[in-house]
Amino acid sequence: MPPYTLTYFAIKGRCGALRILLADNGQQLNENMVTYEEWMKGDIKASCVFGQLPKFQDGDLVLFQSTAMLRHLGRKHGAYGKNDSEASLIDMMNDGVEDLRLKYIKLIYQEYEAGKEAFIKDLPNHLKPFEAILAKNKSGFLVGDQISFADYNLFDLLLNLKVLCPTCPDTFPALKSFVDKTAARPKVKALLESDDFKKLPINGNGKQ
Ligand code: 6SG
Repeated sequence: MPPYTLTYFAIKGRCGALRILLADNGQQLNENMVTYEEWMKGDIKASCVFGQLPKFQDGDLVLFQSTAMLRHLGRKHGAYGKNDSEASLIDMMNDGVEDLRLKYIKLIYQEYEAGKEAFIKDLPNHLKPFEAILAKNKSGFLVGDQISFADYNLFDLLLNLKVLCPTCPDTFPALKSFVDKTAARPKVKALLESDDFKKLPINGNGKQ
């Protein structure tokens, strides 16, 4: 099987979860890093279905939209639940993660200075639902008893939120345990500690 190829800016951004999922499954990823100068020329943008990166290639299959990529890899690597009901619950949890990720991205790119304090104050309200689900589902995963792409997505977002607000996720015991346990999975740990991953900034504008 040829390795997967990801074309994206040299940031964690919308591809942290995807990189973590692949690493945890022992999968190789070729990374095509696009510089902002290359992007500004416009021809790469013109070649993208929605005019945006990331782009993901699995053989002949070309995907845009980071959550479609996560779902694709979830399906292929057994991280999409054990039945249709679990799959639908995983979709629901991932949409919840995306709602919070979009709020975070808006803060980072549109209103960092003016909005940071209010964002941090409001953050517990957005973390509470994930805390409740994890506390109820004793497996340590959002849905069922095995890891899903939604878990990788939540984990990646929590790592980023911890940089913005070091104490925030830690005030929730189930979230803290979730982050600690996921980070301790041997292949995840190796990725997080690798220079290639560490050197990638979280966002494209230097804010975090
Ligand atoms: C931005 O938003 O870096 N893709 C981004 N931006 C370039 O011309 N729903 C999809 C998905 O989930 C969202 C894709 C996402 O896949 S990622 C993209 O393609 C564009 O729209 C975050 C990021 N932003 C910084 C950035 C790079 C190029 C334009 C924006 C920095 C700012 C301006 C130039 C360099 Fe810049």
